Amino acid sequence: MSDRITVYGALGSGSVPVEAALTLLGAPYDVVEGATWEHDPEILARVEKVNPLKQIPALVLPDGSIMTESGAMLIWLADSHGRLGPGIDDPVRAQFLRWMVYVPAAIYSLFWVRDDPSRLSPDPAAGEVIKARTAERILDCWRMMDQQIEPGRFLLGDSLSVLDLYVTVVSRWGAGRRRFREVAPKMAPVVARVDALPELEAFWAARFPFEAGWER
Ligand SMILES: N[C@@H](CCC(=O)N[C@@H](CS)C(=O)NCC(=O)O)C(=O)O
Repeated sequence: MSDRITVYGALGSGSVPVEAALTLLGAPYDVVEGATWEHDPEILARVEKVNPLKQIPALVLPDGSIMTESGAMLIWLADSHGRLGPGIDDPVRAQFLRWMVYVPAAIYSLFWVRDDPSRLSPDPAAGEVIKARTAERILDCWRMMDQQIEPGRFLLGDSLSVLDLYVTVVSRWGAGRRRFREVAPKMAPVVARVDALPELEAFWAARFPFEAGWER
């Protein structure tokens, strides 16, 4: 049996923190491109085979089983490698789990409607309102997280964890990193540090490049 993981993912998407974790862990993986939001029937059919919600990331694990949910993937990768996250008895474990669930529950889930507001209303004017209000809600969620976290070099202290990878990627979506910096002044230097990690330089260039205007 191969020990490789197959990642259904796409540039700049929710698969990127998972791919970053696999890269740092040195775990072998292959990417199947699956930019679901492009509405390409071939891509959608491909992704639907592994995730009936037609969402990425989705993993096919070495035993053939399927895993969805980016937060769960990141926690599982950290736990199964004993790296990139606090162990079960670590005093910061509770906060780790708290924020690893908060990011997808409070923030990432809003992108289901932001990516296509007609999912909630066919009225284009209502769509604009939905976009603006969800952008504000996302910024509020980052602000509330920032007020309740005491980062060191990284979000949970001085060790890099999958939470850092998660927040670094998700904070580039929506209103973008410039607004994130304003509402999350304690987390901002941490994500800048993760952007600049030498061990991820080639990875970011390939999977979420810092192109002109990337901070918006
Ligand atoms: N709860 C899922 C959300 C995944 C998700 O929303 N993925 C986006 C791409 S970043 C997607 O595939 N969207 C297409 C859609 O929802 O139709 C997770 O955390 O992995």
